[in-house]
Amino acid sequence: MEDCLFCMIAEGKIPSKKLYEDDQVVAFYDINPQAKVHFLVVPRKHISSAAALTEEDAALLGHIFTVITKLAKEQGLENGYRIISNVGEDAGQTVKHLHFHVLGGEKLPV
Ligand code: IU
Repeated sequence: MEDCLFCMIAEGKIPSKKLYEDDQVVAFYDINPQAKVHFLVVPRKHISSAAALTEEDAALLGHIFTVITKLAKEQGLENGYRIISNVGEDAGQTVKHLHFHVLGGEKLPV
């Protein structure tokens, strides 16, 4: 999608610190980290938020969570981590492209 920041990051049109990519997803470090380890996992397909998911996206979602598990292990998050996906205005979603925050590497505030 044109002028979607995360579509552009996924396509490599905007630089990011990528830690993983495949044909379906891209993972990169958040530019404004909220924990010692903070990265985002984003589908290449433009989906505006979790509220726009359909049954068609079931396999993609499964894949995203498999990638999160793999990357969390690689990042040394064996003590635990948090997965967050903000949906819409009230949640403070700023980028209108589905993304999962993965935070860890320290004790997170409850
Ligand atoms: P949110 O859930 O939509 O609020 O999260 C968007 C995140 O994307 C936020 O943590 C930003 O720091 C992050 N981000 C980024 O990593 N790279 C960017 O170029 C931009 C935002 I703009």
